[in-house]
Parts: sequence; structure tokens; C-alpha cells
Amino acid sequence: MKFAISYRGTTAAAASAFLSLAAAACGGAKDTSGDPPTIGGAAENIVMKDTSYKPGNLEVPAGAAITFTNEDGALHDAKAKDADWETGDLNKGDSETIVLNEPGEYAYYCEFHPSMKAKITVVDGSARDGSPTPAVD
Ligand SMILES: [Cu+2]
Repeated sequence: MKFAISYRGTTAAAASAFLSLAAAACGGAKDTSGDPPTIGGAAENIVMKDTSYKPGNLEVPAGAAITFTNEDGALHDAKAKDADWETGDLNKGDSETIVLNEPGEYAYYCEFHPSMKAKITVVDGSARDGSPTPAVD
């Protein structure tokens, strides 16, 4: 009986180790759309690195130009889930700039790594929540 108990324990530990290995083997593609947002300006960069977008959750004013650059060996792109923009395929070192004029939340992802997801929020420049309004006069 004692043998049976310790055998079970070993099996559970082995199964758990196998699951962590399996998760790591998926390439580490990350959904960063829920990260704390990075507040950006009129021209921002998003890097594709380690199979994720950095920053993974970006807020910009309407009309901002956002440049995506792939720093990974793997092919990436960025394609909006519910909107009409995409970067096209980017090899290592390639860049593509998009301009987003319409306020809204844009979830996007990589067509080559479907679990590589992120978000851009475009805000009306005068209606940004949570940031102090600088005195003008
Ligand atoms: Cu990718």
C-alpha cells in the first residue's frame, strides 16, 4: 500500500512538470491586451519581440502614427480584430507605420501566432480620462 501511495505522488509530479514544459514549448506567445496601458503621444513605436508586442497595451491620441518593428527571427504581423488595418508581413528588421484617426479600442493579433495579442486604444485628444489637463493660460 505504501508503494502505491508514493507511486501516485510521483505520477502527479511528473504530470505537472510535463504541463509546464508543454506551456513553455508553445513559443511564449503572449496576450498583453490586459497589461497596464502605456500612454503614448503622436508618434509611437511597438516592437515585436519574444513573440509579443511591446508595449502590449498602448493608448494614443487620434491621428497618432504607430510604427511596428519586428525584432524576432520569426515572421510577425499585426492585424486588427474588428477594424480594417494591418501591417502586412514583417521579417526581422522590417517596420511598418499605421495611422489611426478614429477613436476606439483596437484589439489586434499576429496571424502567425494567434495567441500573440495586444491592444491599442485611440482617444479623442481632448477627452482623455485620468490624466491631468495642463493649464494653457
Ligand atoms: Cu507572430
